[in-house]
Amino acid sequence: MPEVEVSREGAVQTITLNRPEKMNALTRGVHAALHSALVEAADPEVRAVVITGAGRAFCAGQDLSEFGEAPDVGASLRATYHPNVLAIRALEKPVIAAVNGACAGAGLSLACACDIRIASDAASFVPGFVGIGLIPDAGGSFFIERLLGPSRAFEWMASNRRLDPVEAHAWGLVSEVVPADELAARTAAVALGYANLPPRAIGMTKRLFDHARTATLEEQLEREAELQTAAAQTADFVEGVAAFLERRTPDFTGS
Ligand code: LHQ
Repeated sequence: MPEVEVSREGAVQTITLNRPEKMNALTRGVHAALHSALVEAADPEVRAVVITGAGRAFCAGQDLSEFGEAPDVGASLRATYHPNVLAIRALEKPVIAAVNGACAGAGLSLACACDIRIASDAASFVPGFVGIGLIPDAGGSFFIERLLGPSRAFEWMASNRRLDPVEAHAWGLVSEVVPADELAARTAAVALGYANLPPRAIGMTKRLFDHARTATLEEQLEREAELQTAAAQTADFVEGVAAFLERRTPDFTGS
């Protein structure tokens, strides 16, 4: 059984962390396989990506049994975690975390690096880090602050409180909560919805929002103008306008 399973249905690629007996905890092997899956997801034929977990967890973060005494954690983060977080952000397409169960530590960071989170009603969100004397890593301090704001992010990360899906939804951490047995179907439907939209416009929208937080208004207006120039030169723009005027469903090809 591969530790990371990759499947493709039409234009949707699903990446499943597959160490259910270890709550899909992250090892060097999982990182490497996840990286290959994310490289594969850059294929233009893939228009939406789903990351989920096998069994009753999404991901319990770092496999704590893999670390001996006084490991060089910084080196490990740089070598294994950072490339995957950056690969998710570099994908010019939506990456959806289908949070099927426990989501802790760097597993929480992984989910928060994704563009969208859909939670099962069996999910739970656990900071984890401070519980073992660590700080949020793998982008956790970056993404969680953006999602929740600095005060709530600090309070949650520092208290190590387990969050249930209802509260996670109320906080805006997840976009929706669905019954556990409907998570896969609902996620597939959401992913298909994105896959049917114009890929270049979706990719550029992701880029724009990734840069908005640190840009000045002038810089962001300029970036919008540049990317809109590119968007307006796509065949999908021509198709979108034609379909609107002809009152039909557009067929976006990504060109
Ligand atoms: C695990 C793990 C796990 C191994 C459950 N490892 N076995 C850190 C260090 C270095 C480099 C880079 O980055 C990091 C970042 C991090 O990710 S630090 C944070 C690491 N993660 C945690 O501290 C979370 C630890 N796990 C938990 O808090 C709970 O297990 C959660 C909330 C995930 C699930 O709770 P329960 O549903 O109550 O399940 P459980 O605790 O009974 O766990 C089930 C099994 O999974 C159990 O094994 P066993 O053989 O007894 O059935 C756990 O030992 C194993 N497991 N997390 N991270």
